[in-house]
Amino acid sequence: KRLILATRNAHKVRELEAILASAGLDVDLVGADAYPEVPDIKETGLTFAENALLKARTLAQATGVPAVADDSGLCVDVLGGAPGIFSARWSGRHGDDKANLELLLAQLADIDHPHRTAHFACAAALALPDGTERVVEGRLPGTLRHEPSGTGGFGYDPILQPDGDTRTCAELSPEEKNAISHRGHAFRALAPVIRELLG
Ligand code: ITT
Ligand code: NA
Repeated sequence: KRLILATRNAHKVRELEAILASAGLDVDLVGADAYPEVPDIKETGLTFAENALLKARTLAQATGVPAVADDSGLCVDVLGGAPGIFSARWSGRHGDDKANLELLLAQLADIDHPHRTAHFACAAALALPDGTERVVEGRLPGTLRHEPSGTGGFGYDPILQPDGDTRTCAELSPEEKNAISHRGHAFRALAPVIRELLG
């Protein structure tokens, strides 16, 4: 059974492959890059769930193959949930993790503990070519450091310290991050749904 990972973010692909494999899914995962004819998808949704469904639906409809998508981001309490769905382009440059992180740190420079609370959020969506759709969400709560630390992961990982840990997400091993992450929680919840709907 084939399943397309409807993401062009290589970091997500790596994490999703590990998460879905550890959930025991017996599927043949294919990257979205295997379908270059599918146009880039405009993320016009107002929520992580809407955007994840949009990405999965577009791939499934265009290819006739079931697809899963991830829409995710960092929600900072003192910023009313921003960057949120704009996390990948907070600096104005889509996918420029360094610029996005530096701008956010500058915006929070004068904010001290205990006001630096935030969470990563992930919506995991499954879409079948017949129009069947499911979406589930996961979260990873923590606090934001004043300086980046660690070289693992991607995006805002070097500044988010998960609740209950003294390290940032970028200082965790991939297995440690997947065990507690927003993406791990969301896709482990979606795995049995994928198993059931793909038959
Ligand atoms: P696709 O839409 O192709 O999947 P994308 O990178 O554009 O790729 P999103 O729109 O979902 O994906 O944006 C996700 C952004 O949120 C990502 O660029 C990071 O800045 C941030 N993010 C998401 N998950 C993260 C994680 O596990 N660790 C750190 N930052 C994360
Ligand atoms: Na997005």
